[in-house]
Amino acid sequence: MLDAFAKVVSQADARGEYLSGSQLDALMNMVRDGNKRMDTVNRITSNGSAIVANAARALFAEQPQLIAPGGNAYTNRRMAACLRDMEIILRYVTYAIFSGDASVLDDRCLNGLRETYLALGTPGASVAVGVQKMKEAALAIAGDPNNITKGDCSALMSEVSSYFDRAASAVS
Ligand code: PEB
Repeated sequence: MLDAFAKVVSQADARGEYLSGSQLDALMNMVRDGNKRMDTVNRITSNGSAIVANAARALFAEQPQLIAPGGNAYTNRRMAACLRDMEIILRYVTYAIFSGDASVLDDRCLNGLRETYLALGTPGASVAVGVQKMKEAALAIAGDPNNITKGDCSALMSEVSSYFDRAASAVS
């Protein structure tokens, strides 16, 4: 598991080189904008259950076959597993945002997830739709310019987006 700092260290080490000026600049910018990152994680985390529940509700409204008898989220046990999965994915996305690196999301959540869903008969494409709905909600909450000290969060918001997209494409 890497963070943005450990990643450049391991890349430099693999080449036996000092850290480059551009690597240092990039990390310096990340530190300078660190409060935005913490605020984003805090906002997503503290709204986590609403993000999950609303995304699941919207997914089931669009794909009612999932909750109809025989559906993949039919019965409380499967519904609970589904909500839990979405919560796990959102949690790993927040870890990736916090560390500025996708490796924790890749290694501990997405690795083998497609195969797990195939084996379970759970429709990965539907999970991906749920993840995209969580992305929209997270961006609306974290990127709302009226809710936060004015500043440019566009780079950070596209980074946030990329982690959700990564999760969605890993399962669909
Ligand atoms: C991944 N999900 C399920 C299982 C596992 C995961 C390992 C099988 C074991 C169990 O049921 O607990 N676990 C989960 C995950 C990590 C992990 C992400 C990462 C670290 O350890 N059903 C739907 C929706 C979707 C869904 C499309 C969006 O209709 C999910 C939610 N996941 C779902 C369901 C099950 C499941 C299991 C319904 C139960 C499947 C079953 O037992 O029939």
